[in-house]
Amino acid sequence: MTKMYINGQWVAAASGCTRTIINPFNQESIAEVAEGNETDTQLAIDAAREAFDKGGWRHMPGSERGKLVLKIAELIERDQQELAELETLDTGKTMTESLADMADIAEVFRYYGGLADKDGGEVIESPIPESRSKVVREPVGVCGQITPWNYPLLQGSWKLAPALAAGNTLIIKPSEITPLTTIKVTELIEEAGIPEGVVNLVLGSGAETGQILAESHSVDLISFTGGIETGRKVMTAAAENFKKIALELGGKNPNIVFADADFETAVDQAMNAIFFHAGQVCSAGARLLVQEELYDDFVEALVERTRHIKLGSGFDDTTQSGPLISKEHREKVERYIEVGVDEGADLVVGGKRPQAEELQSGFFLEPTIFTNCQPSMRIVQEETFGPLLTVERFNTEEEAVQTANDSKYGLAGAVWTTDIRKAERVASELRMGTVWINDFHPYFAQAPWGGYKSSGIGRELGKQGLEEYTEVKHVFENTNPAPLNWFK
Ligand code: TXE
Repeated sequence: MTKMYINGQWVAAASGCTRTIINPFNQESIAEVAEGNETDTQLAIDAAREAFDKGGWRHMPGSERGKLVLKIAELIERDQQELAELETLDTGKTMTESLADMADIAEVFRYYGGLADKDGGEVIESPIPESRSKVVREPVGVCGQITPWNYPLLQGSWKLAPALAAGNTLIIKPSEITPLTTIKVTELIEEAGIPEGVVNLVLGSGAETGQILAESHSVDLISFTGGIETGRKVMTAAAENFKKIALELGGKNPNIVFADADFETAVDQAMNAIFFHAGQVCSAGARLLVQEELYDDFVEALVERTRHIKLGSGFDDTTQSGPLISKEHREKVERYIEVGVDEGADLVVGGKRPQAEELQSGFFLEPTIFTNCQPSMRIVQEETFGPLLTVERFNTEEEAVQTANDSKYGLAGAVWTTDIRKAERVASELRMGTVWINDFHPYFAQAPWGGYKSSGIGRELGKQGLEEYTEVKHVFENTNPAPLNWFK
């Protein structure tokens, strides 16, 4: 049975409860893990609080902390094959995707390990004679980190690495559906020599363990990646003690293709944008906008390719897309397919479960495209988080921008054109945290990631991702103190 890690010890749930983790490809049980509750979460919070307050970790020179974070990167690289296999077992994604995730994850730890000793604060000009003013960044304190099931360890790394580099202590709670790689990386964190109490791992349902992290007065910051409704609950709970919050709540990301785009590349990448990891990606290009002149040819090419997507086991080299994560999630996406049909969009490919015998035990759904969609449709506006692409037409640049911005989300978007001035004009008008020009999906440790509008609050990755885990302090020193004589 796989345990939780609290105050440097691997422990079973206080209640003795466990949860069975299943493989979404065949519904077989792959692990039995501890199922924590309020008691375990409170123990983890207390451990993180004590480790922060006693000061060893936060007072360690950044260069020393950085070395430990770099060591974690090395260990992830050493064990990348095992980690990738666990991720594929747990999520159904292909090994190609899982191995790419592990390479990115090691880079995230390496990047933040390198940044740990780079910010010595700054001396600022003081308007008061005979004084000195400096501005320093300090760790925020105890951080609660709640991660989702689509990129379990990748999303975890975006939280763990900067929090550690900045000198915080933390409790990480992975999604109850996909905890395996986070458990394994916690073993590596222990092996790297991170002091006890600094990193604590709690396993269990979000409604119980996650909610307590978000509410607790002993937690100073909560970082959450997940759905919009849960994000609202986390934000409301965080108001209890006005803790700092960082939220990544997904998106409905427009992929805008102008008629002068490189056709082959734009088609190829539009496929990748939506069908990568079966569309269960916060930055999925689920909303395709194609200029009128190109529309018919573009749709035809997309549909043709979509018919040939090979679904299967993530461990099969020929598989291009795995199953959805769970029974419930597949049902949710299927409800959206019904909504699309009812709303009058044209279902041109997919829309049902595949027939192949070998796919019957997995949560598979055929890659699906709806054409002739309208901006007001629910399938266009809501995050469906599955292999479901909506296609809309536009005529002018202004219309493309206005349509793309007509969304409560603002995570990411892309523009395809060979006219670079047009691309830059559009990029500057899109209300999104990331805009790709003639590409889709690149993200990396050095560049900030996060959303405008309901896509969230704050940024992960980049130096901004480190700053989220710091408080700013101004220290003023009077170098020639003397009485003021005001109240004499
Ligand atoms: O995620 P939840 P769900 C979107 C996607 C998906 C929808 C719902 O559209 O269909 O969210 O997915 C924990 N307090 N994204 O229900 O609930 C939970 O245990 C604190 C987008 O599976 O948001 C898990 O660890 N925490 C997204 C985490 O929140 C709570 C990625 C995410 O689960 C909690 C995943 C509570 N009350 C889904 N309830 C993205 N931004 O990429 C649950 N949790």
